[in-house]
Amino acid sequence: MTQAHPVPQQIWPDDLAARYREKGYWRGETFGDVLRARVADHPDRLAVVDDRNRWTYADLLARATSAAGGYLSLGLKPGDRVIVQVPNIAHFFPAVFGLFLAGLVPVYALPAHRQTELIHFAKRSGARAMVIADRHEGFDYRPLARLVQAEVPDIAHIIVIGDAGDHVAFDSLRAGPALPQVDPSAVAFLQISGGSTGLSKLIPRTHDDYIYSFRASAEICRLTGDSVYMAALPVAHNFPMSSPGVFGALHAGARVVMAPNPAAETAFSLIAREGVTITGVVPPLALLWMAAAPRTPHDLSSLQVLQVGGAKFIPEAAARVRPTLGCTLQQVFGMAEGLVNYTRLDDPEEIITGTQGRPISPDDEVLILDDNGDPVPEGEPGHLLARGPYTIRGYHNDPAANARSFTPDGFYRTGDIVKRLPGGYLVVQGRAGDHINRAGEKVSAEEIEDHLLAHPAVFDAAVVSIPDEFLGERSCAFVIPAEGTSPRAPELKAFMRGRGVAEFKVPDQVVFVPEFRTTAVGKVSRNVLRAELRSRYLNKETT
Ligand code: OOB
Repeated sequence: MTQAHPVPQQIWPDDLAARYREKGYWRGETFGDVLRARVADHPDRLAVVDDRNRWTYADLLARATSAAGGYLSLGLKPGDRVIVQVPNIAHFFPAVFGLFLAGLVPVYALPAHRQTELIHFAKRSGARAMVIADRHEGFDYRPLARLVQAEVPDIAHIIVIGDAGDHVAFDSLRAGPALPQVDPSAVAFLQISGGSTGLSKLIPRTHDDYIYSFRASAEICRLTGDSVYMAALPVAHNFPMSSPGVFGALHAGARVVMAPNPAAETAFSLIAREGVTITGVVPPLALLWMAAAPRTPHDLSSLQVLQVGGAKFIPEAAARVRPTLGCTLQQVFGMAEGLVNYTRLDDPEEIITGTQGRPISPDDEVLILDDNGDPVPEGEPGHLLARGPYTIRGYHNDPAANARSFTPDGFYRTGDIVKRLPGGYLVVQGRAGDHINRAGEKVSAEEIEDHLLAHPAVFDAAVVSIPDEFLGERSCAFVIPAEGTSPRAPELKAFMRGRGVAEFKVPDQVVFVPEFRTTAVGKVSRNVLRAELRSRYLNKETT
């Protein structure tokens, strides 16, 4: 049997860890403790609802306990990593709380991820099992999981919610061995980074730090036992997961409604049916919802707060939220690595529409630095760095990324350019790095380029972000064809899909060019090249 390889502890220096405990941020609670406490408070209150299920807090704990025992009976050991690729269905919760109760470590994949990404996560995390749904929104996840297992034989079990075929049925998992004591300072799960350079990195979050982030978020968002939170975005994202997200809602004893997709019709009918009070979306969805609201037959009057985050929401659109949807806008600027900023519900209108909020914690340390690493004057744009009680100190198993992304004193370099207004409110100005923020999904230019370069008709490729009225940004691949070839855009897009990548990574646009002028001058960095191509494109020089 394979030995458990515990995930290394996250190292906060002793003085900071002591401070975070003293101030009551870290309370020595685990995810399992949170669920047990809510069951003790109100076992019969509804916790989770989807199209097929309505489970109370007690139901949820019972199902999670069965799952935990079942996982361990399969031979999984506390500390083992388990890839979770589960869409927005009620079963997400017994699946992951079961892992937490068993001391197993979920690795959250998005439903959009395909074999290339999943194989990378499996190898990087040393995963030993996968939990998946059979199918969702017309896609069958079982053959995908099998492909991953064929490449990563350490994956000993595929556990399927729904029709399991010859895999392990989630519903067959039964309480078995005694559940272990779980250390609240241990890594609870691995989240996937948006990926600014190359492949996605794995983000280790502890019980202590993550529970603090969603408990404090729930307070900021004024969640109570009467709140109804709808997960419209895929729940594996940090935003719907914890800002305050589904976990913040469960912590507050509220009800969680799982929307199978974020289309206005689906979301609006659920808002009306369940009396949803708060939900979160990315800016393009906010635009779609605002366009659909005037004609909807559904009653949206229960909705009190619409959170918008993941990408910049322009002030003109922000100003339309209250008049069209009749609720308060809350801007959310966060990152899976930690730091999350919110506009507060009672902030003046110009703060709500014109800023991306201020940090959760008085102990979030925010630096805004110029290119030389010196602080900029208040109100001037600079590089945002962050450190604090729920911001990671390093990626999992990735020394090269850690050397780039963290300062020696433990600040995370977010890659964002922001300015700070009085009161600590941040306004996002842009990105220093090379990724495309496509409707909130972060896509690394380098990762797309590497896929394109694998095509025999591609001599060179450079991928840049282009402003897009709807998506915020879209991806554009500049391609120099290999000598004697004349590839076409659909062929390259189909090639990328064939390599098994998430659909949002397939370039939106491909522009063929005979050369990259800058490369003739000598060796230039990819960043300079991408910047030059982007400005040529925007000045319409390439067409
Ligand atoms: C959220 O998390 P990630 O990890 O997918 O992406 C983080 C990056 C930030 O560094 C920033 O570049 C961008 O997404 N971003 C925003 C933004 N919110 C995130 N840029 C402008 N305005 C905003 N409001 O996207 C995330 C995590 C937790 C809560 C909310 C979003």
